[in-house]
Amino acid sequence: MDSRIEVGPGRNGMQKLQLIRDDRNTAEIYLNGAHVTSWRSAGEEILFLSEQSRFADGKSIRGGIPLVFPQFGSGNLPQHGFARTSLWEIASTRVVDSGEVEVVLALNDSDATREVWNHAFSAEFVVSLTDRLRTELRVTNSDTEAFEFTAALHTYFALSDIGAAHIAGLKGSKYLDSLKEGQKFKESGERVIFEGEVDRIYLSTPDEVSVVDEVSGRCIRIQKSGFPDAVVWNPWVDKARRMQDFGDEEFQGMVCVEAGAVASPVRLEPGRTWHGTQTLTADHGSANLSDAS
Ligand code: TA6
Repeated sequence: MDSRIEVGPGRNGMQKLQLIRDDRNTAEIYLNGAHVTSWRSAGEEILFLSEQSRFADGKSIRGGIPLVFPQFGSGNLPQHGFARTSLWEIASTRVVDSGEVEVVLALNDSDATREVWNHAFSAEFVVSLTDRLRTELRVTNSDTEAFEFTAALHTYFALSDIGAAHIAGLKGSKYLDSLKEGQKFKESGERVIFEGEVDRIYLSTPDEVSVVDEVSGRCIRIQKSGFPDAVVWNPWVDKARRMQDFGDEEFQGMVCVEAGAVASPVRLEPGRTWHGTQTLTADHGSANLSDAS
């Protein structure tokens, strides 16, 4: 099968790009939010997408990789900023014979963005599919004054069972616990496991962490640069029930690990460009489950 990119209507007629490397390695991106909603690696769907997700213009999609910019969390802007609810444009596409399929999406400031965030900027989101999924957010300050922002790739990973899964690579990292008024703790475990709601901002973590599905043995390696922090979240029972676009039991089949510049804002001088990159690699069934690492 030839590698290619297809553009056309997706859910509810919303414009969607399909990146097809071959029939077992594909990705899907909606122009609404430059939102990656699917990544299939060796025929397996790696990302979680809620069955109750709204696919409506100007609404965030629950699952996949929500693009958080220029604000992580709550604040002066809508929760997680306007990037994930804005309509992005296709800046360029590229298909390389070696089997790389890439698209660059673009978002610039507008009357609507300046109304809530009065800065001139241009953002690009690069999605590159090989046997990995590489995503890169680029932000350029096209204003005359410096500005600050926080950002994250709010990635939802599909799991067989949250009760038989863990995050590896965070031992020794400090974190802010959003469920305990942002108090700071130090991660002492080789593995972060889930026995209730978890909502933590791990600070200046190693640039590689892994999501391990102990049922399937699948291990997803997250390699990040430009994003010092990693947010780890599972809503668990009560919060899942409160979320309108999320099934009551869906918390059992997902975890968010979010490469982010969250704890400290990025300060960007006029004319400068910031880059944040996340590369996902799926090792199917290779996780050494006995290994404590
Ligand atoms: O993942 C961290 C977090 O800030 C959680 O506190 C939770 O609110 C989650 O993001 C989802 O936010 P959303 O606005 O997409 O419902």
